[in-house]
Amino acid sequence: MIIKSVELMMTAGNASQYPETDFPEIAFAGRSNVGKSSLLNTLINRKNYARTSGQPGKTQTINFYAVNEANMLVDLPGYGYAKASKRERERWGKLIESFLLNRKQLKGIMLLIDIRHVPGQNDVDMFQWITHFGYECYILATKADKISRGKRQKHIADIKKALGLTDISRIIPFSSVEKLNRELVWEKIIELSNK
Ligand SMILES: Nc1nc2c(ncn2[C@@H]2O[C@H](COP(=O)(O)OP(=O)(O)OP(=O)(O)O)[C@@H](O)[C@H]2O)c(=O)[nH]1
Ligand SMILES: [Mg+2]
Repeated sequence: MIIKSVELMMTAGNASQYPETDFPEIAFAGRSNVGKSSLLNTLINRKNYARTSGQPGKTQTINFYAVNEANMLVDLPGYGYAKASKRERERWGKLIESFLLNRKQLKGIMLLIDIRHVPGQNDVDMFQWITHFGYECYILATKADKISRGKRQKHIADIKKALGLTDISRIIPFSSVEKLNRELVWEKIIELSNK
């Protein structure tokens, strides 16, 4: 994918702030610190355009990035942040739910799961939420550079099992450090966007 332009259209803290564009949107969901903002930067060939951090809970708003004035990549705030208060968790739930419920432009979701970890209850809940709302979903097994090539298939099989997936091709190993499968992820984004 050749990136000609990227524009941060909006950082939305509530539904009234979602941009009124009609570009097809693909959203990145997942636990805090799993690498959503890093994935976005890798896809758009920038180092820190979407701000990343070693501290979980960096992205707190829904951030809309228009690419080539044609596709919208949506960086969602992460869940499962240990230090989050009950109020913050409730705010997160309302924000995500209103987005999934009402967003006509949303064509699909990439659910990110750290390749090293078996999906937790939060991940399973998120996956079921996504499918319940009827969205197409790919699982990106992130930080693949952290384990050896030989071990990746075993970890992917564990993720498949925990989520109850039938189709293993729905899980894509990914690494922002190695830019592993950057083109494949773009292919899936375009495929879902054109549906
Ligand atoms: N080794 C490795 N580290 C990564 C990779 N992707 C992200 N990281 C690191 O993981 C940390 C979190 O990355 P972010 O992209 O900020 O994670 P996030 O999912 O956006 O987190 P929140 O905004 O808190 O929800 C940072 O220190 C990144 O450098 C990867 O592919 N490989
Ligand atoms: Mg982030």
